[in-house]
Amino acid sequence: MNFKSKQVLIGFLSIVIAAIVFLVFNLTKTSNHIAKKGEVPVIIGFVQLGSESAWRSANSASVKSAAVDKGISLIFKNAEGSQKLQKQLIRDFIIQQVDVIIFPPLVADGWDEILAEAKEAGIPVIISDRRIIVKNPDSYSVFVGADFASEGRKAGKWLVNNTSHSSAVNIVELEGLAGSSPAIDRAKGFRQEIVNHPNMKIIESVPGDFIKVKGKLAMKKLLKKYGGNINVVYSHNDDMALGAIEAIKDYGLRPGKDILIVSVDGEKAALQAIKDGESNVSVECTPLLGPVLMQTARKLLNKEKLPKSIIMEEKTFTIKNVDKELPLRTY
Ligand code: GYE
Repeated sequence: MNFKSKQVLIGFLSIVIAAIVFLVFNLTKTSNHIAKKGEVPVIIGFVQLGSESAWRSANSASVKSAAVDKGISLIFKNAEGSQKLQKQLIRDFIIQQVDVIIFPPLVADGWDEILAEAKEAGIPVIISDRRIIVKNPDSYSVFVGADFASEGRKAGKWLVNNTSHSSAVNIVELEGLAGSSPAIDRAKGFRQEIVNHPNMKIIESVPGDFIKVKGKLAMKKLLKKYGGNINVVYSHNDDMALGAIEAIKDYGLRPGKDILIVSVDGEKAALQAIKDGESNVSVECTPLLGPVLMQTARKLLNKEKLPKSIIMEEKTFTIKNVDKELPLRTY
């Protein structure tokens, strides 16, 4: 090989090597970029408030399965009905520096301090399911859940429309956990609807903490006190209503007929009770918040603009639509 052809070969090889280096560099750059965009390892710390109802179990299951579906690492803790423990578990997540904290607040008050700590640590917080009352609305990023006052109004409206012929409608109210936003707002919304109907009277409101056995016990006592003078049970959730139905049957009256049953959640068992003629109406409140929560967390981390509240759409179930809805219920 003469000197000239050697030079041509070296030149050619240099171009080939440069091209390979350029290609390899750019390919790895692109694949790094894709990996970053699609697979940023997101770690979410979720502090469930307890295990009080079928609604809650469905909510926990929804969060867990949505995290798997969306490829998010979820650390799931349960405060089992203690606000003190719920705050402690949130604090643990702040120390661990998770990417996003999500929690459904047990009660509405008392979160200012822990939220300020999360903010200072630069960890965004999504409030799920229940509302909070805070001094600084910027202390959390987004709320994802339902409009409980509207649920109460829907329950009240149904009752007004279905008892207009009665001269006296004596209502007993089974309240959810004191100080929790669904208990506060479902009570408020219901009253807004019945207030202008003098035939309707709440004769007593008793706490049942959203728990079935407590609803049953409370109803047993109410029946002992008022007997057949009770015309309606307004229950802040389905589980307590299902407990009340048992108590009414034990007492020898017919739930859904002698005593109307009005409740909130839209659980499968409540819809079955409507179908069986033992309950009258259940206003939906969906626990299936997992997919929206995971999507919202990703958007937050991508710095996308989000509304302050994301409110779920909800239906009302009565004998008119229960046949269609019952097979679709998953909780
Ligand atoms: O209605 C009840 C549950 O916070 C909306 O809590 C939720 C309520 C739900 O235990 O069944």
